[in-house]
Amino acid sequence: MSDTPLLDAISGPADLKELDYDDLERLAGEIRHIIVETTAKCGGHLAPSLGVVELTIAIHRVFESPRDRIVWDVGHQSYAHKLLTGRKEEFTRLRCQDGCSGFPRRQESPHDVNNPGHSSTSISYALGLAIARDLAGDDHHVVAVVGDGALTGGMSFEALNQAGHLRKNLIIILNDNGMSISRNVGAMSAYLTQLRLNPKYMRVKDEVKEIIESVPFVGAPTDRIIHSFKDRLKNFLIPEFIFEELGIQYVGVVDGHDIQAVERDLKLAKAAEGPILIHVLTRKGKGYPPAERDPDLFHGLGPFDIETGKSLGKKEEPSYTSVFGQVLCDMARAEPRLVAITAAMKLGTGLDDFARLFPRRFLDVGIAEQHAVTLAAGLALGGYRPVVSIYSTFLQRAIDQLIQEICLQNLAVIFTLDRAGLVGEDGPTHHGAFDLTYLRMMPNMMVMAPRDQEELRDMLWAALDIKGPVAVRYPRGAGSSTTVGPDPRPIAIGGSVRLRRGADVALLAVGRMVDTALGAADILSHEGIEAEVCNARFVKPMDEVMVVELASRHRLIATLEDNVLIGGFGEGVAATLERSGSSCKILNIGLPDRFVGHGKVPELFRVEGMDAASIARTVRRELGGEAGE
Ligand SMILES: Cc1ncc(C[n+]2csc(CCOP(=O)(O)OP(=O)(O)O)c2C)c(N)n1
Repeated sequence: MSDTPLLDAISGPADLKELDYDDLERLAGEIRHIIVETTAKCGGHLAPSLGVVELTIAIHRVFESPRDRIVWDVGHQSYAHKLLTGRKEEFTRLRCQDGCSGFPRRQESPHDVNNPGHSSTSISYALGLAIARDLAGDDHHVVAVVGDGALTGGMSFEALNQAGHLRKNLIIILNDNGMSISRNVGAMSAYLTQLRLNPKYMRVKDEVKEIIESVPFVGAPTDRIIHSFKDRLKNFLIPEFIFEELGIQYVGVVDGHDIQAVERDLKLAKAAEGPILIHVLTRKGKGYPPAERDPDLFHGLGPFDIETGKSLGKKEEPSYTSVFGQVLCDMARAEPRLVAITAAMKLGTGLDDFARLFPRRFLDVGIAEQHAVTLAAGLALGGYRPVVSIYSTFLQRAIDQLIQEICLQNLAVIFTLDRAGLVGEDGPTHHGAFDLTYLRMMPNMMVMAPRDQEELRDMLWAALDIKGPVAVRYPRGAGSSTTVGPDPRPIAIGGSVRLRRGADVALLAVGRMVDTALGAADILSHEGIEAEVCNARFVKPMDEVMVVELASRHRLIATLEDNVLIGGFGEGVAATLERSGSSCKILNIGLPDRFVGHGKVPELFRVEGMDAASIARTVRRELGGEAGE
């Protein structure tokens, strides 16, 4: 007998409408069961998805997806949505190469409106869809589901600003659990807490509920209800309604785990004219005690033991992230002007110890990468040494700020880009595939990539002596260093390092591709091809002397980078060779000009022909297959 009989009978949102509220509660339990079982096996965004099970059920009962458009912000909380929209089978292989994505994907289902992954986009998407609907003369509903964390992102404010002005019919569901990945930060978050906790407000809310329950939900009475609701709230409430002042009707606070109550407010929203925001309170990790206790740890994680909540994955230690965190604490002790900045990723970027030890020098700006970069510019102008730590993919948000506010003024700001290159199961929205390209093009920017965690330590200390902008980019997980002591070795600025000599081909590699290059050299050596291997260390300034010297002694230089080839390191090497008039052949190995999907990192590298065996094969072919094939 199945553990999930109710869910098994649901092939789409329409089936939900047949169930009574007792069944719906049981269904919520079944959905949680599947979400916990699947993420325990495949990893994923557990706590956010557990928090919105009832909310998702209510949304799919009140609205008619896919005719009505449901837009999920970030999309990491969309597991219940996937299960209710015909993807139970694919969900069992969540985030695996042959399974469904951890985020909404248009290719997967007509119920997925867009392909999100980066935060704070939903209100903009939804407003665009609402404008398109009105231009086309259609009458469906558009609903954005945005978390209180995602609401801290600038784009959310920009979209609210325009939504309040245009007054299109648009429903914004604010899923407020008080958490971003860690506890949410900022004045907006404090304001939402005030709304939640204000006892006067809750009393008014109860009175209004009574009025609402006494009147049927049709036509004009609904408008009257909303107005009476708002008037009474306005009279009684202490905090002014920010949203109302912006021209967006506000309804809240509703318990997001009470399906009936959420449905009632969603029906109100459906009947309203103009933009309306429903403030829904949920508990992150709801229904799975370890996730309720530790919602930040269970925000997104790898496979774990359901009984204990303990991670089952092999701990990759010391990870680049943890080495960065420790080294930065050492640097802060030596440099009192050092300030660390994160954009809502304190844990992910390894800054938790720093935040504890140096609270006055730690700044979490919320999900606001653009602001983080300009804030750093201000701190640098004020005489401080900011270190901005942002995942490679999320720093894409701030390309303009990097150019205009940092590089143009040659400000001494250190950028540390975690999760550079392929990240694996989170897929194309999260791979750090572009940073070498976007950083290389910026005048004044120095770009380094360590081959292992020890070299990361050395590069971080070296960066502190640089008088302009520096970026250090490194991958998720661990490299080949098994321990990392505190004392840095000197790094020659702009210099690469030769690791192995060989006369047939030169492999010039960046960051984690250095170990892959050494692996390929071993394979080639068994086949009688001797490869020289160099660790580039610097993508900018590039070690041109080494490039020209390698070209003078080899028939072929192969460059290796875990970045898209377009605009990457290899193109820089090719340009250097061209300028030097060298006739040495060049082979650029890197990520393709298309988005790489989700799956395990080694597997993705293999598929892209970027593992040691594939690289050895490609090099051999390029050399003319003397020793094989
Ligand atoms: C631009 C960007 N920066 C950072 C992230 C990483 N991130 C994913 S979810 C999340 C927190 C979102 O909080 P909230 O919107 O409240 O949703 P919850 O997880 O609490 O349900 C963050 C910071 C991201 N996806 N996009």
